[in-house]
Amino acid sequence: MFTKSQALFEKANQVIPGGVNSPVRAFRSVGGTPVFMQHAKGAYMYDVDGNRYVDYINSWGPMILGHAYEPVVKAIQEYATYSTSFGAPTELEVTVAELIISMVPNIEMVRMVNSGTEACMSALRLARGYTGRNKVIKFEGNYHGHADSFLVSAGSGVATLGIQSVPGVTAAVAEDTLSVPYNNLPAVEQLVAENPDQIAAIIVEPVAGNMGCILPQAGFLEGLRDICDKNGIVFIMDEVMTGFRLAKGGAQELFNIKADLVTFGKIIGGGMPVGAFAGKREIMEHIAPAGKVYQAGTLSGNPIAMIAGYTLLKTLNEHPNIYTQLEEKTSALVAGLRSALGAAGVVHQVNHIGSMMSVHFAEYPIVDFTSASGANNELFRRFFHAMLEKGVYLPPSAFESWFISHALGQEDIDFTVEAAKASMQAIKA
Ligand code: KE4
Repeated sequence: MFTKSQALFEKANQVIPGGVNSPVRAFRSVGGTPVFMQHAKGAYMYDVDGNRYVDYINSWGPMILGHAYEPVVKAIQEYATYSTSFGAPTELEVTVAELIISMVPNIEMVRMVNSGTEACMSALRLARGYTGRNKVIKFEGNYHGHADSFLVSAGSGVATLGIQSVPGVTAAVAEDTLSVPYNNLPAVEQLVAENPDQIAAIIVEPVAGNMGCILPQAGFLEGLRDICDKNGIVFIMDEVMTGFRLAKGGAQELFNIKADLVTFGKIIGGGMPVGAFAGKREIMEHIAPAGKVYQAGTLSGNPIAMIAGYTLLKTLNEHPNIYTQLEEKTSALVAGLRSALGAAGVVHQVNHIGSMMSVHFAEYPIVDFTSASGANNELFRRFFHAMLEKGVYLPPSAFESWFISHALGQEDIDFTVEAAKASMQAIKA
């Protein structure tokens, strides 16, 4: 079933660290050989051995309208003929910035970068330059990319690999990063009190997607906003995952909470390497060359990436009912999975919001990194492989969110639920 993937993985391990260009792809926490994909269309991916999968990773978020979405493909094909990069300003970058500002609340300016990591790294530097302060508060299990400051108590691949402190991140950098449990406002208030006038920013995933999908408890985000207002702290919402996914205006729109800076990635590039950070003019104008907080990138605003992202965002902006339909598809899948797992007598939690969800095998609510870590992740490992063999491609880690695409049909949901039933029967046999 995976013959070619196994052969390719052996070759890959000779020339690429761990055989992959990003750790989460390596199946390290679930074991086995990562599946090498050959092509994808709509809700399906096809591996090099010709196996078809209903895809619930969707490139870790970008493929919200499904793989190889025709308008995006055609736009890339056309724009590639105009040159793949200029290294000079283009009208398209202005058009993209104007569209993003029209879609997202509370932002007046946006700077394009090439990844979510760059977006979060740059937003933190801006917050530090704007406030003149050094420290940042983040949350255990939140992942903001691999910039040094964020590799403290991080989620996603860092949690998956169980790396407590990342070699190469100096103590000097780590000491400016303070981390507390997600959904724990008192812990944030205590840190702020212990570090008066020293905290530049609080950065949060408004819905956590890097320790499974974990929702903010009532009052959590509002409490962070209030703490930032009272202490002159920049409130950074990391919407790399939630941006343009939970609503066209992202989590700020969904929860009606104002961030001072917002970071984006994934969907904003339509599958091409794009990130961005955005906020009020008063803060953003500290970014070079308008201000002195330096940030740059050879391929930032790249025309191919811009037209891919613009085409996807324009579709989402013009058809907001897509979000209602995504919610309905996700709710149907959640109901089916709860029924299948319940019928198998398996204790489980299914967290979901919008078109993000995750399954945890625990009898208690999954509300932070500790509770996510304490779930039966060995059973998750077995569930993952059983589903993979039945043609359902889940995130290869319990510390990840599932992403539902608009290309998913009822027949795919039914197929997934049946696969879950059969998987649990096989596991319990
Ligand atoms: P990138 O640098 O990977 O584009 O974005 C970093 C990032 C920042 N903020 C949030 C909330 C994120 O989820 C991410 C990246 N997400 C992971 C998936 N959990 C990317 C997958 C990977 O690392 O390969």
